[in-house]
Amino acid sequence: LHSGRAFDFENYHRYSEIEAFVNELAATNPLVSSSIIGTTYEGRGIIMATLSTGSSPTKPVMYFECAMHAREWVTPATCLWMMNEVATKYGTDAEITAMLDYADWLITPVSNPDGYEYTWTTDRLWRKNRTPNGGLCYGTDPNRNFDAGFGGPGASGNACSDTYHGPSAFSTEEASAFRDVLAANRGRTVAAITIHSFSQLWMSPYGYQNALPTDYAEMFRVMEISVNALTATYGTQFQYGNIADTIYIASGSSTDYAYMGEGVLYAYALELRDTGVYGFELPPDQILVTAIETFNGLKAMAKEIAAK
Ligand code: ING
Ligand code: ZN
Repeated sequence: LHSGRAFDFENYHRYSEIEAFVNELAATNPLVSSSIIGTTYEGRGIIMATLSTGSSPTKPVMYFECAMHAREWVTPATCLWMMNEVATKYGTDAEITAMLDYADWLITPVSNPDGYEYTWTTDRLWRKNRTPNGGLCYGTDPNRNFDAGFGGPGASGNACSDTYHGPSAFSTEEASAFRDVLAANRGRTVAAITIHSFSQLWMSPYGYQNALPTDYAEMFRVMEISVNALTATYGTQFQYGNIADTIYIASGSSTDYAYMGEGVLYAYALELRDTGVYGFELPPDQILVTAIETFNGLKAMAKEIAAK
């Protein structure tokens, strides 16, 4: 098992390079396959890697998704690094082996490739997708476009806003692709993790309201174990708790949808490094440490879920 070695994980990459990496890993590593889970407004395929030792209709699934927001560049870098770790260390690393024996890992490194490419070509701090809204302003925020309190507080009806929720729930290809991955794995998905930056947070539902879910105690238990493992790596501090109280009220998010719409108990939203010194423009020399600490947190999470 090899491949991926030529890819430079310590730098940021254009979407075409990311696609090429995923496809090469799939072509050379029997644990990996690639698929297109949706096609964006500008015609890009949203590529997903499936890491599996051999699937069955009852095997649990864990879904990981990065760069739903275009400017959060450390997140696709982290998703790619984790993908390579799982793919290349299965069979030699005991923890990774047990993890993949328990569940298939599905990883979408760039959920919003149109926005991501726009941050390379035109506006480094673009957040949304690139759908036209009929006026001068472009883009819907895919993380306000899910059918979970859609159009409520913490989302905007103004097409020029960075948190524009769009004309209707699932109007965006980015949100509907996520929805369809969960629907295709209904009854099997034990975790759905959406990875953002920045602020160093690990969060659970709800985002659309301050009231806590009935499952909050269990969500919190696993969150705390995960954050402790993350922090044990390099001492990076993360705050954790429900979305609405930890960051802000936000309706129509993928995390609330995974829990409310599909019953995924471990639905978490992460905000990776840093706390604002570099913000979205995290220097490439922090990619590896960010990916390693995040993966340690997620491995601890996976271990807890498997032990339940
Ligand atoms: N933060 C997230 C956002 O979409 C979030 C926070 C996560 C809200 C999950 C709701 C659900 O605003 C960033 N940085 O995008
Ligand atoms: Zn984000």
